[in-house]
Amino acid sequence: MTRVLKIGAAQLGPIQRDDNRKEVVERLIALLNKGAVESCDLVVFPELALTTFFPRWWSENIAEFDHFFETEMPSREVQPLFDEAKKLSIGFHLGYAEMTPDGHRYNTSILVSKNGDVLGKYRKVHLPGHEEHEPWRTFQHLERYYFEPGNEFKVFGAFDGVVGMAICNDRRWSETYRVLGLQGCELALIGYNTPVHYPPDPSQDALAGFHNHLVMQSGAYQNGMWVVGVAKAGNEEGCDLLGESSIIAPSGEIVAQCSTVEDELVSAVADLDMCANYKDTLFDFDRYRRPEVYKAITSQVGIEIPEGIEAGKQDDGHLED
Ligand code: CDT
Repeated sequence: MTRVLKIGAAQLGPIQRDDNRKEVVERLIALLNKGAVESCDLVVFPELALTTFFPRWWSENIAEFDHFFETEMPSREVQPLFDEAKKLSIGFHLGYAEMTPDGHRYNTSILVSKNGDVLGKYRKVHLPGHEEHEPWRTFQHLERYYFEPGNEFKVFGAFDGVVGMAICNDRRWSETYRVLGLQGCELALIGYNTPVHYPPDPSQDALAGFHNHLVMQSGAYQNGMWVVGVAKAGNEEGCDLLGESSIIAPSGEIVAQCSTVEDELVSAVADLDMCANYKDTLFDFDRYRRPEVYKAITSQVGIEIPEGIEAGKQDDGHLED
């Protein structure tokens, strides 16, 4: 059996605050059709692909932004996307803001099969930014106010492989890939909305593109998996969002990359069997991992410098065994 998939990374340009769902879904459908022209099996849309990135605004009344959330999936407005995908026999990944029937809010993504069934759902684990209004910022990043965190990284049997999902800031954490990798993940789908300007430390702005690829390429290589990272890009309500959506092989190499900050689809053939080249050799977890040495990773959250060590104050005595 060959396990070769044609994957489309469907980058979106900006979605402004007043753009309605119907217009946005039409854009998604247009990208899906580009995917069909390129014979894609799977098209990957970004994080919060149906709305503007609304956590950039503070509202005292959280419910004021409830219209940015989906209370069902597919909703009436999103149903045409499901219908078109089924007609074209293309699976897809979609990020959106989810409101549960009992009023919980999540930053969510779903994986949909070629016949329109929702195969899996993921709720963002690592919520970046802040909980409270910080007026000194030129724009807010209030994901920790508008969303609750999800509590697990799961994989799903889909597209003849083992598929996982993560969302935006998750991609910066090596734990994300490793927890997926430990479940045999062969393809990680990651949508993002990444402002190029980082108010707490603007020295990172010039490195936004470098860091984006650095983390995803390392995650792919160190776990022997394909990674598809897809942006909502461009100038959204005055805030520049990074593009550079890419498809990354288990070797860590970028095999396709968007060149604009607009709606754009790039595609690549992904051989899922290539994962074994890395999973069975250099990153043979069974053979080489040493979990007994890694206990701090799950027992600790923050840094704990061992007693007797003070940064900048070591004496350079010789090391004893
Ligand atoms: N959407 C999202 O998670 N964006 C973050 C911005 C970090 S700055 C608060 C990211 O990691 O790209």
